[in-house]
Amino acid sequence: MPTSRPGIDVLLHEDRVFRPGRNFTAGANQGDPAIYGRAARDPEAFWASMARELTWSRPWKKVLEWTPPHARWFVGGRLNASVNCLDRHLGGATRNKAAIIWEGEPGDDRTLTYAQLHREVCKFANVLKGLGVAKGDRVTLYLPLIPELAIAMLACARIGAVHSVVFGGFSAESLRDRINDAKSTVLVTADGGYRRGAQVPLKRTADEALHGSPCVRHVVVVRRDNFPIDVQEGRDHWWHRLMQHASADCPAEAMDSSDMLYILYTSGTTGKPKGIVHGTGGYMVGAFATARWVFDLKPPDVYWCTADIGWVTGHSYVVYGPLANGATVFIYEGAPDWPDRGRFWELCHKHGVTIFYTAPTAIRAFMRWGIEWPAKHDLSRLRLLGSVGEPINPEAWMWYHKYIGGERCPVVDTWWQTETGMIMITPLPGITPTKPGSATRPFPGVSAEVLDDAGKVIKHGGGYLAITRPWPGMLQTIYGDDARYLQTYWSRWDNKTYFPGDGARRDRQGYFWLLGRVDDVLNVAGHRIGTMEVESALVDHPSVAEAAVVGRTHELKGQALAAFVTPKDGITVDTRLSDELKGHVVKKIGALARPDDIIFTAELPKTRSGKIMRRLLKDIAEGRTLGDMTTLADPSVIHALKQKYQEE
Ligand code: 7RM
Repeated sequence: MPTSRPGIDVLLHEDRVFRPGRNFTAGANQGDPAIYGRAARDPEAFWASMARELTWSRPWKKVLEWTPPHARWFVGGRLNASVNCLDRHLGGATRNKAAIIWEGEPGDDRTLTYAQLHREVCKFANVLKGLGVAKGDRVTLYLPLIPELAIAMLACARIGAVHSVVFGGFSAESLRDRINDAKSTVLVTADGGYRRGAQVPLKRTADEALHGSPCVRHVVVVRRDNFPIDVQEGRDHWWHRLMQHASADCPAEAMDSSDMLYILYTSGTTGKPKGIVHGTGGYMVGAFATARWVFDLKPPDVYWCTADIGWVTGHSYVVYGPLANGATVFIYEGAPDWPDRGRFWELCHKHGVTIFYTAPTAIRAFMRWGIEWPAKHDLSRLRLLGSVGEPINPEAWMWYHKYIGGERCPVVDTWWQTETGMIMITPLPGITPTKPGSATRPFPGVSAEVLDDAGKVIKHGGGYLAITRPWPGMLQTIYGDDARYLQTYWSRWDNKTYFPGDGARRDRQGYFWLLGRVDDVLNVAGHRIGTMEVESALVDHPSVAEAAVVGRTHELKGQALAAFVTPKDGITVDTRLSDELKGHVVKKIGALARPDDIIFTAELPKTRSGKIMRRLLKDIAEGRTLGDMTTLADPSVIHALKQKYQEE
């Protein structure tokens, strides 16, 4: 039975438990359950022990200085992020090991060893210096998923410049706003990129953005594939020309632990994007430690995180975390369904991928496309699977575990945010028994609770997720707007408890179940229901691939539920299926969660990073004009849905 307010009601129950295999535990980077208790008793000592694994040019004097809501980690310490990702691996066997294996969408590929990557980074760092970039200056990177993006990030880090990566799918307007907010003096872009066989004209979009960005003095253009571009003499330079004469000798800037490493813009739900600021020391320790223990990275592994480097997942778990661990990282430029729906599995086989990290939205697409695609390829080298970006519904978790992981790979569901910089709630694959749909428990040294409106701890049941101690990867501020930093993240309860904006519940074992953004919580006849639970019940039905549930105003119940449902391939939709789905939700959860409307749709509106935009679905269900659509990946989806909803 649902518990009553003030939290969020608990509706779904999931009892399946998967324990780590004995062999996995024996060989794991962290296999000792006592680590949780040890880290909890003295978190600062714990983080210091992780920090000692990195290379510092000057030791820190104090692990943490906490003047809420600002934390300084490893105070007085000096280090360089590029040294920790590159130089420190050059002395031994890692020197000539692949750091990056890249494949382009057309099938071209490149491999860079640690020594080669180091050389490219040093050269590009000197190129940036030659263009007048100095410590603290901002450089915007607007590139496809090619090795030059990682090279440019590490080159910035090497000389203490602050990178701001803007995902290559963003429009000229979004790029302009982000360049101007950061006041970048240099933009690095490419002549173009590939997406589903089409050419994406990045340079042309950048030119358009630059009309409104007078702060940019130089543009460096990577030649991806001889796409036609306009060159503005004096301002635009080819990457390969500048690199020809650049020296490969570039001493690294010794950065203060609190110096800025990067800005990454996140759209949030409304208005102006927030420039999330990450520092150097704490961030590197957080990314390094979590990558090591959550992904269990070992020298022979080939690790593939499918996120674009333009998102935080790519920053922490394509570039900084894995490279700090000396891992071999595979990156792929293209989409999962081009030229066919088996592309990712073909790549896993071809490159011998052992660790695979992707998003629930991708997993649900794989489910919809059918098991015949992964079945065509040998995935037997895979040994660990990860998920990030949204709550993963138990059905998708089980499918991933069975058809991709062959029932032998642990699945780590990792909860975190652009703002947290590092994975916060996650299983440790050698230790933590997993339950499909639960991110399980906080990483050692991280403190999380579920709180009610008044800030009271909810031991079992639903409420707001809260982080109750500073953590090393935490954001430092919002660039140029510290008041908004305080307002958005630290004023929900007191000024020392971080509010991520997500709902969560804890079960009897203390496991965390993430319920989605609290702005999306439903209120039906006094029951507060996370959208996640109703969606999970719908996706549990064999005909459903994906679902998004929103509330619309209802005179009697407060809110009625509208469910937007994507059926699996080949399913015929009719009123019988609608009724069946409503009945299925009633069976799984109860009558209170029965959807009033079911709207079938081939696609759901998603952000460019694949998160479902329920806010826009709510606008449709309420019959309102559609709100801000700038973060939407494909606006035609929402326009078609609006029309359909009005007709029904
Ligand atoms: C890494 C990333 C952050 C938001 C976060 C959540 C949602 C992410 C999970 C998740 C449930 C997960 N950064 N989210 N991971 N929800 N389970 N494992 O996605 O800044 O782009 O988004 O994503 O709502 O607040 S992000």
